[in-house]
Amino acid sequence: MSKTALITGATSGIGRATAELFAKEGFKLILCGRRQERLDELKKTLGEETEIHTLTFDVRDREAVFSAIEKLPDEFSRIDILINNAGNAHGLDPIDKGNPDDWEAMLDINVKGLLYMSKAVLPQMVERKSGHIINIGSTAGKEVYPNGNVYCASKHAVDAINQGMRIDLNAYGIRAGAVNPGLVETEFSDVRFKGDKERASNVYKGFQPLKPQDIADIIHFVVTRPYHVNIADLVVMPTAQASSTIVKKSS
Ligand code: NDP
Ligand code: 8X3
Repeated sequence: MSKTALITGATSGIGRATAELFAKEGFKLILCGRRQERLDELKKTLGEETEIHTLTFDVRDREAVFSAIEKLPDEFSRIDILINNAGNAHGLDPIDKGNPDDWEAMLDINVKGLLYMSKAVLPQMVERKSGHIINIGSTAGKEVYPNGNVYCASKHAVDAINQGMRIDLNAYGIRAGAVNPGLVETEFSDVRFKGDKERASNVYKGFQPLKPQDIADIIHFVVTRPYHVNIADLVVMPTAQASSTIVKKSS
């Protein structure tokens, strides 16, 4: 029987690449995001390879999260793998100049959204004493960089929640682990810089960043390990990157 994976943030970047790979590998998929037209397109294209169900909601909306999971049709109601990927940075400002709306967006989406999703899916995993949660953290959850303040705080929170999940879910045999990427070229910087395409593309100039498919490959590796193997915490950077602030660029 093929496993069912739920991917948040499947409409773009890492989540989308993971959906594409998982569809090819025959997983049943529940794909989530806010952009309906992208979900419709994914259902159409990936639906040729596997069974797809789409859910449109904002992870910040607690009621919408719980209702979406409660109302899943029978054939998608068993979730074997939860990939908590939805998230973004909003702004890159020193702490004294930061916009509180940006802070709230990052904490609400990256931290509280991840918690709501997990809380909605966990009861069935606990009951079955099986399941696998992959939390997409970041190198920003391992170190703090200039002007990264609240985004880094949100990803440090993901790191802590991932550790907490591993401890608290150990008794049920549920696997929990984090994948923490460095610089991946996605829509991440477009969102961070609020549509300033030039500023966004400059982030990835002069070196080879990771591709979303690189992270999808790793997530696929993580979920296909035998049951006794839990990849607890994995950090991956482009070869050109040594830390959040040290990136070897061609001149
Ligand atoms: P993208 O901007 O390309 O994708 C973000 C995804 O999250 C989209 O599918 C978006 O869907 C979804 N999303 C954002 N806000 C919400 C919301 N409020 N409710 C529901 N879904 C939401 O970025 P990435 O693929 O790069 O980011 C994926 C994850 O990887 C994030 O958690 C990010 O922090 C993390 N990450 C990214 C790195 C990078 O360098 N790119 C490095 C390290 C970690 P929609 O807009 O349709 O709702
Ligand atoms: C995304 C990577 O370095 O832009 O989490 O924060 S970084």
